[in-house]
Amino acid sequence: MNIVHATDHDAGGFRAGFVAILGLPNVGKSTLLNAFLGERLSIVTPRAQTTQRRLLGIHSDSAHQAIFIDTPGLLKPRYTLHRSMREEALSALSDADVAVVVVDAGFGPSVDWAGEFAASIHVPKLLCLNKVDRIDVGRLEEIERALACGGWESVHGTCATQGQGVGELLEAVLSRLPESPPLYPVDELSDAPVRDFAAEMIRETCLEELSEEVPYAVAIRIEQFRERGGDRPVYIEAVVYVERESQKGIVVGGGGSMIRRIGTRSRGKIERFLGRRVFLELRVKVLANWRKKTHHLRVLGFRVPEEEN
Ligand SMILES: Nc1nc2c(ncn2[C@@H]2O[C@H](COP(=O)(O)OP(=O)(O)OP(=O)(O)O)[C@@H](O)[C@H]2O)c(=O)[nH]1
Ligand SMILES: [Mg+2]
Repeated sequence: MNIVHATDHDAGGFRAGFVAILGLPNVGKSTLLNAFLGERLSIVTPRAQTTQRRLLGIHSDSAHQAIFIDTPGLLKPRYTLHRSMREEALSALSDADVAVVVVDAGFGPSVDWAGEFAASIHVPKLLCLNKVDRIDVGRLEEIERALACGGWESVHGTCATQGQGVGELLEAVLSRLPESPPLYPVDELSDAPVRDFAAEMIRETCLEELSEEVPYAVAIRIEQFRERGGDRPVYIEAVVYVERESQKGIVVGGGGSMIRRIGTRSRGKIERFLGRRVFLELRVKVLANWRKKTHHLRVLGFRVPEEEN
């Protein structure tokens, strides 16, 4: 691995820094992160509140390193997990050198929110009007006018699912980074361990397969992640936690049909990500009301909100 330490040389015109991607839930922040990197690093689903923690995605080229931070959508907290998610997002902003604020151009409240949120950002900020495929040009101009006084460095219309406008936005971000040597090894894509990605892919599958409130009651914990020699599959054992016995019944399904389906689809995703065969064992357990309990959140690896620490 080609590791470049920050202390090895001075910046010499190189630019590097942290870039927080912020916005309401479901506006396309994770899709945008993946489009910046050309890799499916962050999970994406049609459901709001898909992202629960910060995720670093690192773009390096010969002159820049942008360390993007995907964040949970900023929503009004209803329980402890929401407060944890909100703090994750706001702490990403306080660590950031540049902020990218994403709105869903077809969803008015996210546009209004961006106008209000702009005032709390004290680093260079760029506005991303995403999902432009859903609106006409007239509406885009109307939004641009409505947000004109936000102090934005630049405003970009994007369709993150198709990559439209993403290159221009990336260029704008890179040019706003401070002069600095690279902060991470230049061949690194993220700082998260591979097992975290495996857990997220299982959670993504749960969000896709389950309905109503059940997917939001799901948390994943990887109990074992063993890479074995030769061409033996990677062995992964994970627990799918839910909050109540009734939810456990739904996740297991009749004769174990649902958990088998979740297992098969998750295994396929993890195998594609790792480029290796995987043996995945899933168990379903109840952890009563884990979303409301700080000690459970801690055990599951979530950030514990300040006032409850
Ligand atoms: N039509 C359209 N859909 C998009 C676009 N970008 C993202 N989406 C879809 O919007 C939904 C939400 O995308 P995400 O990237 O998960 O949104 P997010 O802001 O990360 O959501 P949270 O993690 O819940 O805060 C998914 O179904 C995406 O496929 C876009 O440019 N156009
Ligand atoms: Mg997301």
